[in-house]
Amino acid sequence: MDRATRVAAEQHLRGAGGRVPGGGRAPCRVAFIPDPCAFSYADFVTGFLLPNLPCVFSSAFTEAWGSRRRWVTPAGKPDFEYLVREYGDVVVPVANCAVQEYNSNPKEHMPLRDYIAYWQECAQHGGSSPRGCLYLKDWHLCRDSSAEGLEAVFTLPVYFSSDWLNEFWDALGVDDYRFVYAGPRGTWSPFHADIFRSYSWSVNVCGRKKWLLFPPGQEEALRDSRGSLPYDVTLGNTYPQSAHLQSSLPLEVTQEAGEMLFVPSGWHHQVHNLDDTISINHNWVNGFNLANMWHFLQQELQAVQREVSQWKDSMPDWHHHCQVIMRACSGINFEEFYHFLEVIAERRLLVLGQGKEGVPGCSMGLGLGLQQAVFDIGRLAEVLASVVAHPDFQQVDTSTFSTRPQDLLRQLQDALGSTEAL
Ligand SMILES: O=C(O)CCC(=O)C(=O)O
Ligand SMILES: [Fe+2]
Repeated sequence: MDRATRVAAEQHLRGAGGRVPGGGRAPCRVAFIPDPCAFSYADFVTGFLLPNLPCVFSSAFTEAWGSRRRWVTPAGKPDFEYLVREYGDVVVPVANCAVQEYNSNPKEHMPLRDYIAYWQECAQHGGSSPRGCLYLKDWHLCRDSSAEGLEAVFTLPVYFSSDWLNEFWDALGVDDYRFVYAGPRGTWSPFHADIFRSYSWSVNVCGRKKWLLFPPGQEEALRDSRGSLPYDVTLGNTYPQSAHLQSSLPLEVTQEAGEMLFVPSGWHHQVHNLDDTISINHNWVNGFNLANMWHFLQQELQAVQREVSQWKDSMPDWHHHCQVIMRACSGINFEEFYHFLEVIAERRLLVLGQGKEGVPGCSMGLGLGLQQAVFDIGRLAEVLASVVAHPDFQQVDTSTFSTRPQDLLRQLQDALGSTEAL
């Protein structure tokens, strides 16, 4: 990140209360970025991260990816033989799109070779199978592979390289939000917004997807009388016929083989595989959508508190229980969110302390550099100040934390003070 982009981004976010925007109508078309040589990280920041708008990058951006050659036959189909040879024993999660379970699908686990046997059988029977409509989803390929193995699969595009969620999980060594999706034509993902209001990016290694993208807030028009969001927006009278929805039609995007889609923060979406398709998708959070994540977590806690409000006066550790329930429902609670901020903050303070373009072993983002570290520290300080002041965070027992939240905030603020000349 260059200095001018950082200063412009800070100004923009200050004017917008720290969050990238939600609300409003979908633009009529998604922007298409044809040429990698004519599109910089700064262009992505100003054109898409700050206004929180989707875009499609041409297949030229992923031309050199190993998976686009190794996983795909010359005819553009998944190379089943190669995939079985390379990953046949790996146990992968598989969802049944033909069965609705709440607003999702039931999942089972099986070796990749069994899933591919299903896929081939499906192809032989005109795309249907008595076993249902099985979709390989959320396979953590990166967790199951060596670093060299992954280099032969994909290269993280610079636009998505400031990725705190995966940086945090890599530091802890327990999880990640890097996935492979694969399935025959007709497999699909129900209507949803991504975890913690993260961004996602998605590349079709082969095949095509249709995306229905709704800007933040437009999902409100789709709620039923009980306030629930739809499972399938294309069903019933919700889409696209319903008159009152004419003003909230989604953005429809067909993503071709090799193309890369950026899904902004808080945009609900539904995704259909138009061909036999394999994709690589990551969820990511960084300084641009951090405040959106924090806002979302506050809403999640409020929802939990509403659900269990009747026990507030009779239960001595009601606040603690709310945090436990929140973690079970949302995957994270306030304490973990603080640790997430703490891990990223410590790494950025280290970069600043070294005053270099990066610290060895610190995957801050493909050398996005000192200006990126300054930007990140500014965002961390702003959100941490809000966390520390939050009455429900003040109920959390922080006595055992390695760095007290107030101390970390002070360190960030001091560091910011010393960056004014940068
Ligand atoms: O490709 C799919 O089926 C779903 C992908 C998705 O929801 C995402 O990348 O956020
Ligand atoms: Fe998604």
